[in-house]
Amino acid sequence: MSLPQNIVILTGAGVSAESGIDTFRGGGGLWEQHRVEDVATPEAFARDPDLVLRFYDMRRAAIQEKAPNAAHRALARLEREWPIKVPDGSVTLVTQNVDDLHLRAGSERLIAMHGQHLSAWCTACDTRHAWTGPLIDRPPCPACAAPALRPDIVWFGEVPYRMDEIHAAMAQADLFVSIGTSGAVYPAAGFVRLAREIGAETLELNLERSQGSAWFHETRLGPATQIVPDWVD
Ligand code: BV8
Repeated sequence: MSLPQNIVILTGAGVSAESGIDTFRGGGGLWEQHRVEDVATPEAFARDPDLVLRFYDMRRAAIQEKAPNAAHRALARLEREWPIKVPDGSVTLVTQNVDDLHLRAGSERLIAMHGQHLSAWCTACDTRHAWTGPLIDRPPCPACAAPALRPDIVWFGEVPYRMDEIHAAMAQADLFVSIGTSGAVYPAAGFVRLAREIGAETLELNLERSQGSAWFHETRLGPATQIVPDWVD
């Protein structure tokens, strides 16, 4: 088979699992001791803002102690090397994760479709700010000074970021690779079907079979720090 020209890669929580970041559906339905519905929805934030802000402050602090792993590094290497290996070739990395491990591993063309844990969104003036401190203390927005900062993270029922860019990349893809995701959350879980519709090759790299496995031409099972570098190299 000739080398693919344009690769679109989708990652989920499984790519960061070996860095010590909990996946969503690994702990028997609890995620960092909370039900996802109790912390990752606008309704939960309206109902109990302190619970949600404390949860995200805790996660932000926990993520900042973690480091990228061999899978993140292999994907950053692929992004750098692909256009050299394949003239006009491209790698587009889309992640569902809100950690910054892909960025810290050196990935540059990253689409963080569910937002990022180091960004805060002011609901008063609709501006976004790099943010590392706790939000539970209701710090003033750097732009308008209102105590109205929330995590800049896409909760259930909210619209994912940069969907137009993702669809544009998918339209050009001749290889779609899904890594470390259970295929439980849409619209990300539907990307493999888009890939099939345009005739792209589809590959799944995951610890176990997922809800989307039947849609992939090939599924390779194993821990990401082994099967992702094996695939990249
Ligand atoms: C939207 C931010 C409209 C939070 C997240 C009914 C049917 C279909 C859809 C819906 C429905 N009802 C509602 C919906 C829509 C809903 C949805 O899909 N719900 C699901 C639960 C049914 N989706 C939405 O609301 C989305 N918005 O639809 O808006 C729209 C759509 C398009 C265009 C315009 C408008 C918003 C969804 C975003 C929610 N926010 N995250 C936060 O992070 O704090 S989602 C959350 O789940 C994370 O982002 C996570 O990444 C994502 C998916 O989970 P995974 O990453 O797959 O993690 P999981 O634990 O599930 O799986 C880990 C996998 O890794 C496993 O397979 C495991 O085997 C593997 N693994 C583990 N260890 C390793 C490993 N693999 C390799 N190596 C290892 N070591």
